[in-house]
Amino acid sequence: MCDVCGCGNPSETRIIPLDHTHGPEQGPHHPHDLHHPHSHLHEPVRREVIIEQDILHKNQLFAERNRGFFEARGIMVLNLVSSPGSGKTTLVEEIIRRSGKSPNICVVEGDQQSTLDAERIKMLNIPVIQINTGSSCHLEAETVGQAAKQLNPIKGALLIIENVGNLMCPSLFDLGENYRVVLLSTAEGDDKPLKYPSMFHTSHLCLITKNDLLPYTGFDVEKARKNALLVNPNLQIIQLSSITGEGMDMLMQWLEGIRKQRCK
Ligand SMILES: Nc1nc2c(ncn2[C@@H]2O[C@H](COP(=O)(O)OP(=O)(O)O)[C@@H](O)[C@H]2O)c(=O)[nH]1
Ligand SMILES: [Mg+2]
Repeated sequence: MCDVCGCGNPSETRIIPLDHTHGPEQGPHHPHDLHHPHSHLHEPVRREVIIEQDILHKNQLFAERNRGFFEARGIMVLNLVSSPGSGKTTLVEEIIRRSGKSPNICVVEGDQQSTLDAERIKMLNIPVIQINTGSSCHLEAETVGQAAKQLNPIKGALLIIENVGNLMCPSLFDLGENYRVVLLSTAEGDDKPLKYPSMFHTSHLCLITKNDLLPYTGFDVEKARKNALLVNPNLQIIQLSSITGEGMDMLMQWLEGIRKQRCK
C-alpha cells in the first residue's frame, strides 16, 4: 500500500470484536483499551501525523494553484474516483463518443503502472496524459497540474481526471477539480458508502454504474442510495450503464449544465 499518505499508519488500525468476549490481545495479562495507542507508539505516531499533515498541506497549495489555472482558462475539471474496475475508463470513452465531433475534452489517466487506459483514450483521438504513481495509490495536485499544463486545454474544455482505483486515499487529495465524481458499480455492493464514507462525503456526484448487471448481482439500488445520502445528503446520484447506454442521457445533461456554468 501507499507509504505517502499514511494509509499504513498503525495508529488508525482498529480491532473491533463484534461480540463481547475478549480476544487474545485483550487478555488479562495486557489489559488496555485497543483504541488507545500503546505508550511505546506515542512518539512514532506523532511524527507520522505531522508528516501526513505536511503532505496534505503541500498538496492543498498545489490544488489551489491548479484551481487558479483552471479558472483562468475556463476549464471544467472532473475527478473520477472509485474502486478499480468500476467502469471509469469505459465511462470516459462513452462520454467522449457522445460528445460530438469536436468534443473539446482532454484526459489525465492515473494508474499505478502501465499506459493501458491512456492508450484506450488515445484511440478516440483525444489528448491524454498517463500518470503512473508507482507505490502511491492516489493522484496528487502537483503532478496533475504539470500534466494539465502539458495538455494545454483550450478555453471551455472539459478536463477529465481518472484517479487511481482506490476508494480511500484519493478522497484526501484535492486536485483543484470542480467536481468529484464517485463511481459505485452494481458488482461492488450497496454497503460501500458506509464502509468508505470519506469518498462519498467529499464527492458531488455518485454514479451507480453497470446498471445492466443488476439482475445478477443482488445489489439493492435503494439501499445504496440511502447509504450514500446518509453519508452525504447533498450527493447527486445517477444510475447508468456505459454498455447499454441507460442513464447516459442524464449524465450528459448534467455535464452540459456544468459546462454552461463555466462559460458564464
Ligand atoms: N456490464 C458492464 N460492464 C462494464 C460497464 N462499464 C465497464 N464495464 C466493464 O468493467 C471492466 C472494467 O472497466 P474499466 O472501465 O476498465 O474500469 P476502471 O478500472 O474503473 O477504469 C471492463 O471489463 C469493462 O468492460 C457497464 O456499464 N456494464
Ligand atoms: Mg481505468
